[in-house]
Amino acid sequence: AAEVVCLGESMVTFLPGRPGRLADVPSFDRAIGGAESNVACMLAAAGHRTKWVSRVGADGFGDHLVDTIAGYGVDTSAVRRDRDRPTGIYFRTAGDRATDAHEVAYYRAGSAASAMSVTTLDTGALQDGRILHLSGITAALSADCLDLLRTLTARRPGRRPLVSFDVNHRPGLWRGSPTLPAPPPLSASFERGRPQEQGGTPVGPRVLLDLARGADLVFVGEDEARDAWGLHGDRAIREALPEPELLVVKRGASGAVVFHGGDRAEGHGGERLAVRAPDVDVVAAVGAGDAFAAGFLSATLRGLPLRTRVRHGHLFAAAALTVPGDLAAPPGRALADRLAALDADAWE
Ligand code: KDG
Repeated sequence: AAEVVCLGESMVTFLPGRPGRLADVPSFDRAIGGAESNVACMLAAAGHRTKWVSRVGADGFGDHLVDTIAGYGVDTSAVRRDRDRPTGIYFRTAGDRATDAHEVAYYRAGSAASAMSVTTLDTGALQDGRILHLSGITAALSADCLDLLRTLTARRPGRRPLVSFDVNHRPGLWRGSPTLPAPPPLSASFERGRPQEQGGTPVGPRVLLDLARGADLVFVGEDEARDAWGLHGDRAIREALPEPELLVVKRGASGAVVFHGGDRAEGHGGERLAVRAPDVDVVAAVGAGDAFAAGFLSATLRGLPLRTRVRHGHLFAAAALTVPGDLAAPPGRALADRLAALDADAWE
């Protein structure tokens, strides 16, 4: 069995040959992207047994995704191929160093992964690990995908495996983004690439808060919580999100705050631990959140203390921050353990 099962859409990604606006960049290099498979790949590279559950098209891009992700040592046996829908792709521009402002153009509406549901996935595989890792990206893909996340995050007694949820707010997905002509909507409640509640009211990123409430472990950026939910600061986030046993609020270069336990009947409380991040020269922020989750989960599986888990998150993130694409080799276990054990001064 896998230690971690990751569910989500992956795409062939096109990275720009040079900086500039999407309108001006003449050539792109092929890579792969997908927040949840990034977590699976980094965990596999760190020596963990992982499985990626998804749907891809029965096309060359689907072959490339499955082969590349399997090449990291991830179990892809539960990935389903869709003959009627294509593999999603996306293009991005290089981020501005100071602001990380970049353009993203998704071509994923009506993709194979947007048809993920309890009937079109290998649901047995979803129960197969110690941890099931999900992200809010899936919620924005289609009404079926949103339903799937609601089912998987529903609290019920004795639920297994542990549910890990990275909020991953992608504004471009919730607004709708440039897309190739989409195939017919998958269901009457699915329009313009956005899930809609019955009756046609659009579902916004607020739904990510409900989903997060059902998880055991939540990762969220302070900026995401502000943009998606209008919440300011880690304590306000914990107040709105008292249920998860562990809540990690990421604060970019200033590190992360983790909340653990507490009297949840009372709303919140428990332990609050702020852990600084090392200084790095950022090349591209893309993939850093996934790397953080992979580092944190890796240390969690190894039973390491809370502060050490956050530090492993920071170290894996540092690896991703210093490469242009999504995926970077995580630091080796011995090195990560030594760096994580340095005293606080060395981490300032
Ligand atoms: O976290 C990195 C992801 O954002 C990227 O790989 C693409 O999964 C992706 C998405 O939907 O934005």
